[in-house]
Amino acid sequence: MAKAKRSIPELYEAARGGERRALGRLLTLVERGGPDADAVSELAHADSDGAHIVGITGAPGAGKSTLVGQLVTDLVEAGAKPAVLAVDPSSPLTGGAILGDRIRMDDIAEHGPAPGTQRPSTFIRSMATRGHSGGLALAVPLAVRLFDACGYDPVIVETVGVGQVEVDVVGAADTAVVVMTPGMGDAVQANKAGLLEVADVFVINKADRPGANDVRRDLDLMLDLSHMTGQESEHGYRPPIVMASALKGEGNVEVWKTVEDHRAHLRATGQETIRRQNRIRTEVRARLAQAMSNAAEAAMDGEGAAQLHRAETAEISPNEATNELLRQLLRES
Ligand SMILES: Nc1nc2c(ncn2[C@@H]2O[C@H](COP(=O)(O)OP(=O)(O)O)[C@@H](O)[C@H]2O)c(=O)[nH]1
Ligand SMILES: [Mg+2]
Repeated sequence: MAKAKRSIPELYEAARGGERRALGRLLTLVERGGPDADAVSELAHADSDGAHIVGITGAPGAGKSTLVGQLVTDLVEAGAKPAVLAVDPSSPLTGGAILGDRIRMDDIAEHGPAPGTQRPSTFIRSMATRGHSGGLALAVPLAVRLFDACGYDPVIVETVGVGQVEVDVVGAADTAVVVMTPGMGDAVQANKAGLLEVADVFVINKADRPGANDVRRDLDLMLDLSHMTGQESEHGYRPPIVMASALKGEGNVEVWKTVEDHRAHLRATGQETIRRQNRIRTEVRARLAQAMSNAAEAAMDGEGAAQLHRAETAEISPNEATNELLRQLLRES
């Protein structure tokens, strides 16, 4: 007889007890969104425990995954239980590569390590958004909360690029790490993308390549400039720059030490609480925007269809129709 499908609370209990497959299933629900994702979030909310959330961003190919792999290895050796959420905004260009990654990572994630290869105390999961751009803003905080509730700490969120979504995702972390490399005008790109403002730690990776010191100098200059114009983050914190060569396993120890130092700084200045509050605010705003958008769609299809039709036939103006629909919406809520 086929095993009965487990309920969300059953899956959640199993995941908290260390069952990787159950956690994988819950993450899939979170990724899909909707009422099931909300149910998971409710459960996780009660048990989440303030894991250190570390965001890592940088251009594709900068070496983020290589670095994260090093960091995770170090963390596990030090007795920690880290989780990695690799965020892949779906892209038609890189879909194939992402899919390849995804299968490999999920394989590890849900079935546990192949003998002698992977460490069981870490969980790596890639998450795609299936095209809707709002998806990330909703799913990432839920996934992070779930990892936290299941005892993972730190939770490392790796993004693939340096667009607005990535800046938002990483900017919502406790510690935002921006990875750059020599020779691609990375410092200038990062500046344009608004990453200088959200970065807490800079890593110049591939320091084994020529030009690493040039990137460092460019970045230093830009940080000086933002300091002079008063854009530097409050409490006298200037994001440190760490040189690394992730492929050779050089610099990762210093990267993590710098990340820990940043957390200590957040705590010492009371900013950890402020960041957490901002994170909740951002999450609530994203959820509210989604709920309003859903309600608007439903209103145009349902109760408000008549008003919409009157606007379509030019009997009333779009403005009037909108106001009438809005009044209906607010009455209902
Ligand atoms: N030369 C050099 N190559 C590196 C270093 N770190 C990573 N790479 C290589 O850069 C490529 C992209 O690395 P990956 O970690 O997948 O980058 P991501 O796209 O930022 O996650 C891979 O071929 C890595 O082996 C490094 O420190 N030095
Ligand atoms: Mg990567």
